Amino acid sequence: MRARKLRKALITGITGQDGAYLAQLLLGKGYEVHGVVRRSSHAEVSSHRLRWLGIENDVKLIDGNLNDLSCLMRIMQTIKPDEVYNLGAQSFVHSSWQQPLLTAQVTAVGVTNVLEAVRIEAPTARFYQASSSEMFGLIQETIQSETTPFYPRSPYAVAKLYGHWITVNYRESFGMHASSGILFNHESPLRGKEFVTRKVTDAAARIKLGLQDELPMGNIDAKRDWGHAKDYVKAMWMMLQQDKPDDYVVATGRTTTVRDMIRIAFDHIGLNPADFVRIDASLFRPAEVEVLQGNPEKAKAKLGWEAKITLEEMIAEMVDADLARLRRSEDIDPSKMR
Ligand code: NDP
Ligand code: GDR
Repeated sequence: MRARKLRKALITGITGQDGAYLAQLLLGKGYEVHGVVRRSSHAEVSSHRLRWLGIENDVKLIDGNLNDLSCLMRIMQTIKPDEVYNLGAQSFVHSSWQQPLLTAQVTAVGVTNVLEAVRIEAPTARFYQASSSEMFGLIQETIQSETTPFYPRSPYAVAKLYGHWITVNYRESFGMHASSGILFNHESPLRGKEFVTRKVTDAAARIKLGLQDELPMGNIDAKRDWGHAKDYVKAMWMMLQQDKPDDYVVATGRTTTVRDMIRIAFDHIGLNPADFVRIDASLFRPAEVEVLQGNPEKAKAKLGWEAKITLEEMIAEMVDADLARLRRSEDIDPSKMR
């Protein structure tokens, strides 16, 4: 019997939240998984998520940067991947006002670099671009779908819009199997602490353990359509298994205020958020995306994808993970626990 050829996947941003979960999913499907990692003087810090999932030794990491076309071309030439997932980005919206040019270089032009490297060195590879619901920004329709006009509201969202359209353009210009997933916010215990859900679950756990007394917050009236990263990486893979490339909104269809998300986290530890939350004007953004709510009907109809994990289940999982992490790493004084 002839052995089946291992399918090879290349992930940029493999050290991020989605990269780690996607690598886990693809390993489970029998892929050989390669990941582009930007060089750091603390290699063990950048691979902490892969370690958390217990897959650090199962993936093949290769040094590279989205801003270096020559290195991306060498990577494509060496690996000849069957599927390329471009998840690397400067992904924190708030930072994009402080670092607008870097955000453009990585989050926008970086996409063209990867597309060029694929086009020239691995032209049969299927390509996934991590687009974002932030592109809807100042929403033009109450519920956003693939046909809703975009109106980006941050340097990050402008950069993502470029990445989205260059992906569409390479598909139309060169016939590439290039798909763009317009993903709404998705979170997990591996979410960076700068993002609002993880900031809140970490703070709730710290407050419970007597390690923190208050929670400074920005605009808690903002509304987001939050899902779980583990569900969302499945949609990425499903897009690349389709005969034809296309663009898909990936969302739960439910929107919740930051205020209510905080309440869900604090309910889980039996405390009242009003006793701890303090509004801090410095955490407001120069321009805000007030509300997002996605319509995942196309993903459901064409991919058979649906979000499975609810916001309540996810926030509970995140708070519990933060409590466990803190109990392992901090010196807890039982008399201060709430
Ligand atoms: P993270 O911020 O957790 O991960 C970003 C990844 O990009 C990290 O691995 C980071 O490396 C890497 N990276 C940053 N700059 C470069 C660079 N110059 N060269 C190579 N790699 C780089 O993001 P998420 O996992 O949450 O998101 C994945 C992608 O999906 C991003 O593109 C994001 O913009 C997009 N997205 C995310 C959504 C979400 O809700 N999570 C929703 C919609 C879109 P390092 O570890 O060294 O920092
Ligand atoms: P977002 O996520 O900007 O939607 O981008 P974030 O969690 O940072 O903010 C969500 C909303 O919460 C409000 N907010 C706060 N946000 C943070 N980070 N910290 C606070 O203290 C705070 N207080 C209120 C924000 O103003 C905002 O309205 C995420 C990223 O993952 C992007 O890369 C991705 O493209 C989009 O989701 C979809």
